[in-house]
Amino acid sequence: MFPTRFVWGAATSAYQIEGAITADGRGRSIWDTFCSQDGRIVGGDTAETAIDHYNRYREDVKLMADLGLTAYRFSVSWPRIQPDGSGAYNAKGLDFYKRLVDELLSYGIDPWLTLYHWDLPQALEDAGGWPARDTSKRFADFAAAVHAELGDRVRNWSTVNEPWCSAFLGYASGEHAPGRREPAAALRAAHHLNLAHGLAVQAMRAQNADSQIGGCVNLYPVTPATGSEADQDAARRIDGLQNRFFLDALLKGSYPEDVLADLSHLSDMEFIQDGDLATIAAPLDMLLINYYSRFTVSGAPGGAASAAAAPTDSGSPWIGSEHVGFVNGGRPVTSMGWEIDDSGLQEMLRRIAEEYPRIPLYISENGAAYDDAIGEDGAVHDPDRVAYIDAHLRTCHTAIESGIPLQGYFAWSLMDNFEWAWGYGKRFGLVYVDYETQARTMKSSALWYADTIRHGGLLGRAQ
Ligand code: IFM
Repeated sequence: MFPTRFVWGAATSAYQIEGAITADGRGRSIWDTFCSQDGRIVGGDTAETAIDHYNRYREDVKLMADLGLTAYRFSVSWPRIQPDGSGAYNAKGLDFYKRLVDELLSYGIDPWLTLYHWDLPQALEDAGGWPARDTSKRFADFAAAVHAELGDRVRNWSTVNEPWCSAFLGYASGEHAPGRREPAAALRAAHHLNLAHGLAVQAMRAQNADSQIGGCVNLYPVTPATGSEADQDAARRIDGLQNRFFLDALLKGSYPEDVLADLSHLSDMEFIQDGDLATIAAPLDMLLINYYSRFTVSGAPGGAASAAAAPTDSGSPWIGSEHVGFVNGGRPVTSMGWEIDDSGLQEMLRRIAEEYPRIPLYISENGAAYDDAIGEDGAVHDPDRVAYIDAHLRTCHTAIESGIPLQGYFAWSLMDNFEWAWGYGKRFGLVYVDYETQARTMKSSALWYADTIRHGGLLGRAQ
């Protein structure tokens, strides 16, 4: 059994589900541009319609209520609310989120709002994107405006979802929008995403609301393939860039010296200005952790270049450590090719609780893609996903029992959706979506999750 106040949630993001990319005055985002370019997205998929959540949000909230979710984590689309990323706000865009939040509240579902899940207004990219310092300030203004409008009905806020992805997949490997391959720019982007987080926290706190505000990071434990010096160095490097660069900045107000040294050939770090790290480390009410897998790495030359092979032609996101190889750790994988390892979640939670003590923790994303299909009986049977979530929830339970302040869990994702460069080929949902008809069908994992929530804990171990 989980604590009575444990938060049982599911998560989505605006660009992956909303569609309606030209409706009601929405501006263009970097992902609209990226999707329109040849070879960027598997199969040439786009998110023009996505799963039409913009029009079907009532039906979707009803599904959440049927699941018994106590919380729903979603993101707002910056270009829907502020089409050019600066200047005028779009009342119709804001109204959509007010309607969504009111619908959630009418069912007693707690809205958890993420301010940025990767859909930068194209106008800001044209002005330099995240490598430009001004983008952080634009984001703080945007955060303040959204908070002023929705702070009366949304209590839980997070700033930037997975800044590692925006910085390094967007500007180093180029497998995400805006598709740039400029390692030095990616490093600036990473700092400015952290700064954007800190400035946004300040801006929201200045409004004196009773909001709970957190940052959201995607963490991976990193294991050296062998005890060799080269492999251990590879693990230090990848852990530094993936985990410590963000955790230390947000929670300690510093960047790890070894990571800065690894990157010193790229930059003199002049973009880190006095006072930035104090801003970035503004006190938080919670840390949101997205966890999917573990990395096993090798420093031997000639290793594979990417952690999970990118779907399209791309460079390496591991700036300064491009030589590191990602090795098969021998565990079963999901359809993304990601190794399943709930012990990695346990390890990460323990480490955070020890190294960054006292901050309340939430698993804000966790889940798995599988090749789901509607069966002859009209149902979608996804026992592998049930087993995945069951195992990770058991790990959460163990963590709580050992005194780690873990307070909630959000399954990724509520519904199948647009999986970025992978298009619609990867299904993460608890709810199956027929992309032709937009019909929603609860998978067996959704029914199982509903039972778990109703019971307040895990029944028998899932097979
Ligand atoms: O779909 C993504 C989400 O947008 C961010 N975290 C990882 C998920 C699965 O790749």
